[in-house]
Amino acid sequence: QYRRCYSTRPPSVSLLGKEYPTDKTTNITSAIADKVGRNLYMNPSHPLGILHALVSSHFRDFNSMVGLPPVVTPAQNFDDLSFPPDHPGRAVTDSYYLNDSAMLRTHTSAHEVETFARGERRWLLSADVYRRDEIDASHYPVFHQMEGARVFASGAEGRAELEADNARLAGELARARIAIEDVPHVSPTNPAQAAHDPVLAELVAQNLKLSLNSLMLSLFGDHAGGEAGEPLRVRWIEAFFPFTTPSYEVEVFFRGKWLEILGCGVVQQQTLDRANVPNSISWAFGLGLERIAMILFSIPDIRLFWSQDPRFLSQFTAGQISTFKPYSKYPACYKDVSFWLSEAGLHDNDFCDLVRDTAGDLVQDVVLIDDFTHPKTKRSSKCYRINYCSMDRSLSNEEANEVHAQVIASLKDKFGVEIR
Ligand code: FA5
Ligand code: MG
Repeated sequence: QYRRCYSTRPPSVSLLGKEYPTDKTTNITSAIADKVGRNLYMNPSHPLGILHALVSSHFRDFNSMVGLPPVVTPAQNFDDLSFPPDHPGRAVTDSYYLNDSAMLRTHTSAHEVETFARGERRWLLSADVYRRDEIDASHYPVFHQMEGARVFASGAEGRAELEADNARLAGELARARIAIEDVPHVSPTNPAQAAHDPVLAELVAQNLKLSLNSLMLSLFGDHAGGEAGEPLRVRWIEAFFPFTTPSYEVEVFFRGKWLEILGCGVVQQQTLDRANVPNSISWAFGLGLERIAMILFSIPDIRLFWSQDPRFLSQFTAGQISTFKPYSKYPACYKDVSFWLSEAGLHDNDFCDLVRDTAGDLVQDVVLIDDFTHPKTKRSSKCYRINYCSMDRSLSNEEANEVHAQVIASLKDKFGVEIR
């Protein structure tokens, strides 16, 4: 397998300052290794960071964990979660391996056992995950997931807590504008676990559904994009995961399409047993941050999340959902012009018209970056930053300089300004 990626296998690969001896399973590429450690979701004004904060604040009494290193053992990623030995996810064609005992996690569920083992009862865990997958606008080999889980006592105490919490959540949702297409909590094709009291298992499944419907409402309720008065539409579907049963997937109807947002279910008792958590029952979910952020921010291509272009990053503000405005995929070329105004002055719009007249569609945007009046002479000066960028080709710096020189010449000519 590695022979297709490397002409000779290096004796070891290094990641996050650690050396891993290679073997025949090694298939991590440098393009993937370069993404490790970017931690996009930790930037509070990146769309993934904004979404991460929204989900954390919705589950405000959950302990929200970040920053766990992405290298795990196949045991953590698969065996601890009861994946069968022949599961296709284990193949080198589906996952990235450093060697046969170290891999990049393919999902945040890889940290379930260690987190339950620490005694966490309500927790969130966000991280970068890695999969060898198809390439298109909504699939990328690195993406981000947020895992959430809640543990209840399995006796009468847990039952009372669940009944109270379910009544509270159901009351909130009954007042909200949300239309839910449901499936039975438990069915022959989506059974409860033999180890569980059937009544308790249903209460846990119901609590999971109510908790996630409430999350969908706080994320999408104001952004459903439908006709005024139209409720948010959420659809529950039976699913299968080796580490939960019953299991579900949740889809949200947004701008005319059903989108898969998350997978979830009642945690397999073996997982809690491996974590040494006795007398307990738990639900868990794993949501895809990119999928949700693409919807909320109207981001059309998953590659944009990795952009370091200020035209992307500057569009987002911590704590705010905003609509992304697409820009040219060709590089921007910024040129500044600063000048003293004549007595007649110069309105921003006059300046923009002049630039538009001279540079045509090569200009993408114009920003006033300085506006200054000299305290003694009372003369005013302005500085504008012009972004020259073609919609359909790469503009050379020489070409941008030429156009910029024409802008300056007509500025002097039409408005009698003095260039600084
Ligand atoms: C999982 O990864 C499970 N670990 C989720 C889970 C957690 C189930 C806890 C039960 C309990 P899945 O492979 O379906 O499931 O991925 C979950 C979400 O990640 C998907 O709904 C989708 O939103 C997102 N996702 C999956 N693959 C990609 C991809 N290649 N690019 C972007 N997002 C993806
Ligand atoms: Mg899925």
